Amino acid sequence: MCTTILFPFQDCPVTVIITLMKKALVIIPTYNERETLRLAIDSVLKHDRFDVLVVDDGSPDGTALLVKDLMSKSDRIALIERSGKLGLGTAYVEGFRWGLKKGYDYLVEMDADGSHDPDALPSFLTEMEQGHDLVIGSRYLNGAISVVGGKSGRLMMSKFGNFYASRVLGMRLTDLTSGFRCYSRRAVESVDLEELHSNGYAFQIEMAYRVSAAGYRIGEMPIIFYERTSGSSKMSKKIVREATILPWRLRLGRLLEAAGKDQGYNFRTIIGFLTVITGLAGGLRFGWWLGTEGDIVEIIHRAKMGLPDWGWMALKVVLSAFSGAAAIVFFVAVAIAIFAKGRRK
Ligand SMILES: Nc1nc2c(ncn2[C@@H]2O[C@H](COP(=O)(O)OP(=O)(O)O)[C@@H](O)[C@H]2O)c(=O)[nH]1
Ligand SMILES: [Mg+2]
Repeated sequence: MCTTILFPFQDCPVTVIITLMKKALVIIPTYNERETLRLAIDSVLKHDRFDVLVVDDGSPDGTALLVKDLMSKSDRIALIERSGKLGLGTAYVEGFRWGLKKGYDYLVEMDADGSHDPDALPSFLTEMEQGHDLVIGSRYLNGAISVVGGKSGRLMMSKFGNFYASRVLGMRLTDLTSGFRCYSRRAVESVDLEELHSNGYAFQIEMAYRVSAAGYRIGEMPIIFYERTSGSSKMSKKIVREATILPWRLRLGRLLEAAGKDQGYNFRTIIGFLTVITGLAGGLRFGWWLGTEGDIVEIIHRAKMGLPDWGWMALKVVLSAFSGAAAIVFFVAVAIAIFAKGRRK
């Protein structure tokens, strides 16, 4: 929980005890979050070991002005102002750099929109102090779905996105995209922040992946996620697209990086990759076949003309459709199973 330093003085019977509590910085990226930010900051500051850094991207609603007002009343709040909406990932990177420079031991990510309950913050430190270098607040631990409010479509996308990313990366975590999490200083230092590829949800996936790849322990703890009730989400198609591609990019990057180092792992990844390619090639070939030999129009024409082989041709099309679809499902299932057995942390 804290570091205690003892200074016994030779000529003096008194022992001076200095207790150094490890300090945490809660980084809150904001874009138009004026309505909910005050409550979020006040609720963080109720917890002694936590300071706040807001990284605002020139919010037109004056979020930064509110922060400046709060800063005049507390020296535990800081603000980085950026000129325009530059994305969540780069906002966190700036926040991490600032926090490292100021000497914080823990760097916490938290949203400004009321989705994350600051009263969970002390539990993050308890988990960290049990030997983790990243603790993720998970909405989906132990098969539960701890999400209050929001649309079912968004929830399904989040659940599926997490399943997809964790399988492709072979990481046994339930909520890779969660933005309520705590890193140790050394975990953030282990990541080359210049080299990060992503900026939206994918940023959360990539950070977890890189911390894991650096050999640090990642844990999850349950949180309740409250869907925002004011302001608007900054999720976009671009952010979803980025999160779809990134896990493959990381996985294949790891394959290249690991070449020659870890044969067992490489073998599985190569087989998984070949399986995906084979499945896709099989699907494409089947599509081509349907478009040529299995031409539906041709079958209808032959049936109308009363040519005897139309029934046989139709049966062939139906059977191929089923076997083609089954082959694709099989290939994808095998690929997922193989990937899921990849190196996990
Ligand atoms: N500085 C900054 N913050 C952002 C940006 N995009 C999103 N945020 C903040 O990141 C947090 C999560 O974004 P949000 O829109 O709630 O994402 P959602 O919960 O997935 O819909 C909120 O505090 C946003 O204000 C951005 O481009 N720059
Ligand atoms: Mg939100």
